[in-house]
Amino acid sequence: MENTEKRPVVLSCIQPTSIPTLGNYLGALKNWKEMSRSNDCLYAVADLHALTVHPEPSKLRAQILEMYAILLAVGLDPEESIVFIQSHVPAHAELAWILNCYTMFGEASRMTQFKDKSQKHADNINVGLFDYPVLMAADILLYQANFVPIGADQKQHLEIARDIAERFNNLRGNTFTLPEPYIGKLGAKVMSLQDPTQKMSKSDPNPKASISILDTPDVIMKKFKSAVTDSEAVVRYGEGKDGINNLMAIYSCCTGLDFEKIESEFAGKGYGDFKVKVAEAVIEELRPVRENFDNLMKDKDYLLRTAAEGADKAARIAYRTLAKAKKKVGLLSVN
Ligand code: ATP
Ligand code: LTN
Repeated sequence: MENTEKRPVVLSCIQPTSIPTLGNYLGALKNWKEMSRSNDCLYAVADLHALTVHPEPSKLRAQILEMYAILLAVGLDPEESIVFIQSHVPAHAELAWILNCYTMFGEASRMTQFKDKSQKHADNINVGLFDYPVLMAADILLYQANFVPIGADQKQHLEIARDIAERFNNLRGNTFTLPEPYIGKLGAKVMSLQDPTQKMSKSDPNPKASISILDTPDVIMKKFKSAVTDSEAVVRYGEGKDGINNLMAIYSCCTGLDFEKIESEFAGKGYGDFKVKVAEAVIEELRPVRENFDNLMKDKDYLLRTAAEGADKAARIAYRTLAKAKKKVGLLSVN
């Protein structure tokens, strides 16, 4: 019998700014793959978002294709999910303009990522950086997404996307589905290995602070061995133990063990043993990703062809929503 039940729509994107970290992987990419089994999923490389930091053009071009390969390497199946590159579907930029007119200056000014990034890049506070959440709202609303898997740092952007959708729906009639964030419990915020009070970030200048998902096993082992911990020397989850809490969360995400089991596995053992075990679990988790990536990068034609097919499938959905939104705001259609 044909299954006519509609599955929830899931959408998420990642910027091609550099190779994802273990934080991006456990906070976002791993959930993307899990969700692709029981939902209708769309995943994109957010290349338009990356323009806000003025990347060097030839470097950006290479990074967009690399990020596309990474999405397939983590296990997203382009036959099962729609995997595409944002700028290949011009509807994103077009809807973003319409949504700009339904976004208040005040609400956009409150975004903490805008405030943080303006402080960090005081020499380049461009309008794109300010408008970033509106383009992100367009990404989500075009596909009528029900759920958006993201790390905890993106929660505020999801809230503004909902607010924009709600305002538009109230003023112009029901047009957009209100999206919900999906934030995994454990990997939501993987912390820096060198300063566990800060999130692990791919733009951290200290290479020891973050694990790249393409790091080789010996590099991963070295980075975990030099991870900052505390002086208690007891593997337990607790206050003032940010470093160990972070390692326990990483270990739990990779092995599926809960904190109680981890505490009993390492009872009476020192941090040295624990760090080696965490590193080994991460090495095994990331090994297939690195191997798949190396293979995929050998066939650029396949990657380009698959990205073009993904964009075609995405565009069919996106243009339906865009046409509806254009009509609702009063734009004149020629057909
Ligand atoms: P940057 O650090 O350069 O600002 P980023 O590492 O935050 O970038 P993004 O492309 O902005 O990378 O994020 C991709 C996805 O990874 C988002 O869903 C984001 O919430 C998630 N993410 C980023 N950092 C972490 C982290 N440390 N822990 C968990 N999830 C994370
Ligand atoms: N802003 C996000 C990337 C992003 C995104 C999206 C995530 C762009 N568009 C749509 C979810 C849905 C980031 O920096 N992580």
